[in-house]
Amino acid sequence: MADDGLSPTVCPYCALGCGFYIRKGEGGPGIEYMLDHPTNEGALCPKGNAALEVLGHPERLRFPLLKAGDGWRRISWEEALARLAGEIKETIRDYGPGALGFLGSAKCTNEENYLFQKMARLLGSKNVDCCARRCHSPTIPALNRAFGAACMTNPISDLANSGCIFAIGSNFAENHPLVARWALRAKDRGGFIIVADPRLTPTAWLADLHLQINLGTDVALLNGMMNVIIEEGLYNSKFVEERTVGFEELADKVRWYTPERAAEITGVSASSILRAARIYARSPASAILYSMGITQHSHGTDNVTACADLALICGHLGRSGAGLYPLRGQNNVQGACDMGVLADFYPGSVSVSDAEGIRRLEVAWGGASLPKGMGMTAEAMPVAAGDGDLRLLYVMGEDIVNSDSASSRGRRELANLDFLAVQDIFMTETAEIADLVLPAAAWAEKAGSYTSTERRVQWSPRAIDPPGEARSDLSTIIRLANLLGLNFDYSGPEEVLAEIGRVVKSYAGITRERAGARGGVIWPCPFLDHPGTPILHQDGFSAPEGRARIFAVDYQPPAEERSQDYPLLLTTGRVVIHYNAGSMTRRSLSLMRRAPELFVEVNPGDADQWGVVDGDLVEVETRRGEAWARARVTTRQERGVLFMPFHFPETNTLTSDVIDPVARIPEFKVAACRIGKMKGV
Ligand SMILES: Nc1nc2c(c(=O)[nH]1)N[C@H]1C(S)=C(S)[C@@H](COP(=O)(O)OP(=O)(O)OC[C@H]3O[C@@H](n4cnc5c(=O)[nH]c(N)nc54)[C@H](O)[C@@H]3O)O[C@H]1N2
Ligand SMILES: Nc1nc2c(c(=O)[nH]1)N[C@H]1C(S)=C(S)[C@@H](COP(=O)(O)OP(=O)(O)OC[C@H]3O[C@@H](n4cnc5c(=O)[nH]c(N)nc54)[C@H](O)[C@@H]3O)O[C@H]1N2
Ligand code: SF4
Ligand SMILES: [Mo]
Repeated sequence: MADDGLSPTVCPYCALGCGFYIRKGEGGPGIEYMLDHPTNEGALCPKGNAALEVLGHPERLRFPLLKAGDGWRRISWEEALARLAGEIKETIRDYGPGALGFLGSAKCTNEENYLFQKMARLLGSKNVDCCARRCHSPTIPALNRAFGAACMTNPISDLANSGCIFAIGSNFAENHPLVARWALRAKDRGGFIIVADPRLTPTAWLADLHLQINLGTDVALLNGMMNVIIEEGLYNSKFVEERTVGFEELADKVRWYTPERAAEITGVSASSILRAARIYARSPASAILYSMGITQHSHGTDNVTACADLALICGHLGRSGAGLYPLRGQNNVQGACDMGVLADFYPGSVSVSDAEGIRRLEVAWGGASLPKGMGMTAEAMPVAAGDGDLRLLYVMGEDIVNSDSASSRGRRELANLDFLAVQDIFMTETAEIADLVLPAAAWAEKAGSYTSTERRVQWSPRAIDPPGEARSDLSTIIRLANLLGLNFDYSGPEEVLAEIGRVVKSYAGITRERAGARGGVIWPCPFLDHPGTPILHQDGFSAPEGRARIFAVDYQPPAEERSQDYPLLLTTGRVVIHYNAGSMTRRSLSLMRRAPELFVEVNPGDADQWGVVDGDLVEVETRRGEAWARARVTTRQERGVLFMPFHFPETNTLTSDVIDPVARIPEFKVAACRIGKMKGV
């Protein structure tokens, strides 16, 4: 805490990394705006403004708890950690380290995630993953193949310099609200906003052109736009020639996708496709923003690839205002991925099949022998638990029972584990089914660094005390690892960040001091005096030969289609007031007042057809199960499409568990369903 009583901090919700101050005063901590923060300039969205409400909540976990019959027994930290260490050792002895699973947390700091995966892998387990699997996992293989780097290319504030902003499958006005600040600044300067979304979202209201696309048809739209751009000679031939490979194959592929054919598949008129293509290609600097509407599909990797192709053929990369923005989700999901909390990557994006990269880590980690090859993903772990191949799961800061698709199945499978340990700040549905629950200190109650979606690494010091005996995740991991004989000799997060700098090249120049300065540092920052790199690919690509790869893909329909029994499509997502599985925002009084219950949005035509009246409690049913929700009859949805947010537990009992074959992300965005009045109501 500085002399003025203000402690700088980073918002714990979305990946924008907005900064604010915590002021300690009589009547508890309060928020002071940070007017000179480079991303949010002091502004906060409703969740940021309510962030402190969860800290002092009476339901915060305060003590370690051991399952005792149907209830819980409060135990000491010594007993809790000894028990967990004992269970881990027994599992290794009886089944080998391959029977251990570790889910890290995009809510936790870089230092915590780094040590979490280091512990798992030093124990010999490859099974390390996090919520990025259900989020931007398609971005990683697709952009690595295209550019050699799988992250956002330009800072958020640089959007103000874009002549055209094309948001596809992103509802940033609700889910990354401070992006709207910069998009509107672009609009003020004459910029044009295109939004491709099946729903009339608040982001679509901001748009100059809304492409109301059929669910899961984005490749057809993007190929249709590229058809126009190539046919009309609007592509950037110099950029294509000098900096890419694969253009000819793409040109061949998209020839079939005339605006008329693309219109038939996507439901967007041919004239709108032409208009969008021309505006995006002709603007001097265009940006593509995408998020879950692109990734959460059985062909999510193809969707991302098509977005990258569009940027590449127009040369809208490597300059101010021109970029590709995979808007990441959680406050530290970029960091968790950088730290290697992924089944396919070690820290620093070292592939689990890169023998040379792994050997360097073995040296850095004191001569250990590390596992190679793909581990179990977050989606594979519950399945393996059901099959008896995974025996112990340690979950740090995720609520998989609520956030995973087809969740009733997942809950049954997890019940088959020998031991489930959950470390969280609240008793989530996942914690409810655990054997051991460990109470964690929340963000403002501990120190460490977070990496925002713009690759901005910011240090957040401890501002207030955690409740009861809750401890930072870092100290829990260190103590547990030491009980397991791993000699984790760290005095605190500063020392862990220093090790990260030695292991992860792009973090080499990032120190606690530099990350602690206003706005931190944007990686790659390869040495101490390096200023950071806000815009990537300015001097070429890190893909082989320094050239980006254009990779042609074809449209494929979503896994589930409408049928006689399930005549509608359900899509799921978010609203501005709530956050993910809801453990934090559903405990925030001011937010609950504004959005108190689960709802389903229904088009008036569908409502008439299925006998649904606005405000009714209705039942939504898919092949996986049924759930109730309050009907909102609204023209925000087109005929045939229902929308439910997933901030309340019921939604994910409905969603599909079909996965993208490359990224292994479930198709959260499309499930065939039906709707009706609740039975017995
Ligand atoms: N308020 C709030 N903010 C959040 C979160 C939150 O829960 N609440 N969560 C954070 C996280 S973890 C993430 S990943 C981000 C996600 O941020 P977003 O990706 O913006 O969130 P979603 O609402 O899941 O999906 C975005 C849009 O995709 C559209 N969509 C659905 N299917 C399709 C399709 O087939 N094609 C196209 N083009 N669009 C489609 C939906 O209608 C929706 O408007 O938000 C982060 N920020
Ligand atoms: N139907 C549907 N399902 C979806 C999605 C969708 O669009 N539709 N989106 C998916 C996406 S994009 C994502 S990212 C996932 C999110 O899935 P999860 O990561 O499982 O969801 P969260 O609710 O954010 O869970 C984070 C947990 O961390 C806890 N926590 C907060 N701070 C700390 C801390 O400092 N330490 C510890 N130990 N715990 C902490 C919170 O209380 C919360 O329980 O959900 C996915 N599920
Ligand atoms: S935009 Fe994201 S980071 Fe900023 S205040 Fe809102 S939730 Fe927090
Ligand atoms: Mo996410």
